Amino acid sequence: MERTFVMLKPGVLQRRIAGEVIGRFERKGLKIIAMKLLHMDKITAEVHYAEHKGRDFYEKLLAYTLSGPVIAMVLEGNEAISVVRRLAGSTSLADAQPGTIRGDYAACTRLNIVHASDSPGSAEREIGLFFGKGEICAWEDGNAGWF
Ligand code: FUP
Repeated sequence: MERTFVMLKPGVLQRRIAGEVIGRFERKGLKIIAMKLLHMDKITAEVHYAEHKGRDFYEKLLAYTLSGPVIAMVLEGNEAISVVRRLAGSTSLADAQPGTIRGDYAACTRLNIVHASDSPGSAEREIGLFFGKGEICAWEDGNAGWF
């Protein structure tokens, strides 16, 4: 089992599509083991996007990230990192395939709706940036009532 970090960016709450986007992860069978709604502070946003500091889109990316609350999540599942990246779709607007989250909901690369960890190292770092150990709630299948 692998864990990955997902963040639904401010446009998701603005557009009232949080349920639809979270539903895509659930439908795939990924397990939500942590989730919170928060308004990020500037330092957290800078740490989160440190690799992009100095790029021409960096300031606008930070401004968007800080423009409203986000939903941060930890998802667990087989090969969760690559599965979630595939569900999210390509970063670039033109490459994001229909059927993916970005392909279906994003009209601008910078406002591309969802962040998802791209490697085990970034997943560990990003989970640690947003969640304390006590906020992760691992649970077992089998007690939902329909098995
Ligand atoms: P991803 O891992 O798919 O989120 O993509 P990146 O880490 O490369 O980019 C992070 C965010 O920067 C993207 F979600 C949107 C923004 N970005 C731009 O605005 N323009 C670009 O050319 C590339 C990224």
